[in-house]
Amino acid sequence: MTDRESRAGQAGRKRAQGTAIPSSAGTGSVATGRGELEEAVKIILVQPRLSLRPEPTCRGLTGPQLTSRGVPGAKFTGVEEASPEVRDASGEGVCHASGERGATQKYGETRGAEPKPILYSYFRSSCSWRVRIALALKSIDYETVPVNLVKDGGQQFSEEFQALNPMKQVPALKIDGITIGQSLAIIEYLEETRPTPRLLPLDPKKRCLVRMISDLIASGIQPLQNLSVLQQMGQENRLTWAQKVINSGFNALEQVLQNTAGKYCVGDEVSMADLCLVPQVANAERYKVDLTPYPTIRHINKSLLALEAFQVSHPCRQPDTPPELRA
Ligand SMILES: N[C@@H](CCC(=O)N[C@@H](CS)C(=O)NCC(=O)O)C(=O)O
Repeated sequence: MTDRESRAGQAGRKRAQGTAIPSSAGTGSVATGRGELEEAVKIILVQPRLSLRPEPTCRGLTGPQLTSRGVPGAKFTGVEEASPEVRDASGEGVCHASGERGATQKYGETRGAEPKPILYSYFRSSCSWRVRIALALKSIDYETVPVNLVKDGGQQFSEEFQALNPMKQVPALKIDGITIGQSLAIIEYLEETRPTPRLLPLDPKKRCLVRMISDLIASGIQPLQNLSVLQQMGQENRLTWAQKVINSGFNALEQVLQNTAGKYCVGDEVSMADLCLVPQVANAERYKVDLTPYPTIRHINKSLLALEAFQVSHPCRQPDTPPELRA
């Protein structure tokens, strides 16, 4: 990561669906505001001063394939970040930025017509996929701004993106005048502001189980096989390391799910836990983890992949999915 840090700022500007990370994304200042909530979240809330406008002339990124809703039905083996085998082949769609300056919005402020939410996402990112599923399930229309995690040394290290998410990770969602990092925080915000369909059960025990499973994956597995960690492992150890941590996590997850699952992770309703499960299984497949010892995980994954929201949000049909990985 450190060598990549040094390349921060090299990232090109990019667009999808006619939306760009502008050349100077606002002040980069962290929101300061009134009240406890603003104070509590000030680290993650950034108020860029730019309103992003559609730019229909982006090379390679125009046309109906750029809708944030894909076409259901295709199969995909699942990849995330820099695959051991599949090197990044995207990188089209880099355009000159032309963001328009506008007024800074403060957290909690409402403006007349709310702009479409903007998801900063990478097609291979499992954490981005979690959020894409939530947006699809809740029928929230949004625009995608791709952040290529490997191109240009990683566009997440660009100044523009760091102003949006100081963690230099995707996803980030710009919505309702705030920018939120951390996929689970995003999903919980969507749940609280757009509660239908419910992703957290009303029953406190079930709700707790959903959060427990979500955390097991989002804190206990994914961070250990994230791109930056794998880069530290060195090329020759990557696969073994990824398999080891995923197997270790899946052993626990399988045991948990045997007690909580119905059709899905917790009972028969799709929940936040399911949004974490499917992308993590895709990671496991990508790293050639033998899933035979995990029948419950496999069964739930299969049921979920049959649902439209999981299909349209799939890495194989995102605006930044390279042509050879599209399905
Ligand atoms: N806890 C964060 C994790 C985000 C994360 O790890 N994102 C990955 C992609 S799935 C990333 O941006 N990696 C960039 C890097 O490692 O440099 C979340 O849930 O959003």
